[in-house]
Amino acid sequence: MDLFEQLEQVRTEALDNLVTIDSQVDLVTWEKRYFGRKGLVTQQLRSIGSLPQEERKTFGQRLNDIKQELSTAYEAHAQQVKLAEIEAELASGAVDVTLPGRAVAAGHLHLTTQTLRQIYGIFAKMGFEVYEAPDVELEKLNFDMLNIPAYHPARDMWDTFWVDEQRLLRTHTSPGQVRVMRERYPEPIRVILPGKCYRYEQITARSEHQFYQVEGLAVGRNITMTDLIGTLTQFTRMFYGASRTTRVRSSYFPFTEPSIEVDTDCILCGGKGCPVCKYTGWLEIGGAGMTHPVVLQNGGYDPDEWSGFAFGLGVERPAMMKYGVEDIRLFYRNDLRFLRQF
Ligand code: FA5
Repeated sequence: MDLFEQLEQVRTEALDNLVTIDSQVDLVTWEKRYFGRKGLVTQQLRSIGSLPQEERKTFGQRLNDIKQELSTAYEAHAQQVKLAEIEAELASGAVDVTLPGRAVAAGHLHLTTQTLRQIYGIFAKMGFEVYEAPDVELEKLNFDMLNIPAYHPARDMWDTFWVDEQRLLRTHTSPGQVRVMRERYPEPIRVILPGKCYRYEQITARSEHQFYQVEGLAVGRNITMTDLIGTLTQFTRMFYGASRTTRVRSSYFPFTEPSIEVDTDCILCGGKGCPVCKYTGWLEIGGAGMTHPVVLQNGGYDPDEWSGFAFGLGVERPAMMKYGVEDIRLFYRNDLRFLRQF
């Protein structure tokens, strides 16, 4: 018998055998017999080498067709065997269809997302809409348009990851201020701009190289520092609790004038002093100030007619204070033992 005849014989035998199979065990044996490492079909492939050159192609093609035919037949038959087994099991009463199914393990929102949504909710009640600006930002918007030219020492505080010579991963959400102003002029503005920020930063229990901020911007004709302080005081009470008091310190940011930093009395010790507030009695909630005239101008608003306020809040740090999380790195470690607590 030549190799071609042998091949056809293997095919017929395999198909004949297959139809007689009625169990998973025999299916496995069948597969091994024909397709295993030393299986009959596998061996056919090896025998190609002993054929004369001109017959090899025809033989190879036929072998491929047969392999395809056999594996299709196998799949179809395996399906039938499985169904028959299930039916037999059902008929014998071995399967209790009244048993409850396996519970699906449902996930839940990450603590950062929960905190962001609380913040959105609070500002939504004060009439702020959410505006999203990109993570990959132009150097011009992240720095220059915010009154931080290339020689400005404030750039050292905000070193970051560069994408190319003009683009970087934003160091704060403030560049979104200019984007929203340019889009909305000459309308008044009341937005929050949430998002991820990136800094070339030493990672510690309080500082990550990536973290969230929520920026706030209001631009109108009669906006004053009182509006800013009132807004942040209201935020603090709604986020940390109605009895919180707020304090304002003077500060410096190139894009606000005057600039302030806002603290709340320590939520743990109520101002008496404890390790969380480093015995000062106060916790910082963010930087803020009246929008600098140069920034208003860069956004297209005439500073003689318009005024505005802006603030920048962290997200992880306020969540740490509120929920007593001691290490910011836990937010990015994906450890379910941490995540499931919230
Ligand atoms: C700023 O980024 C200013 N753009 C904020 C601002 C906006 C001021 C508008 C005035 C007007 P600062 O670098 O302080 O400021 O960051 C603001 C907040 O971001 C901090 O209070 C802190 O909560 C959070 N933050 C800053 N760096 C990190 C870090 N490495 N890890 C975690 N949170 C951080």
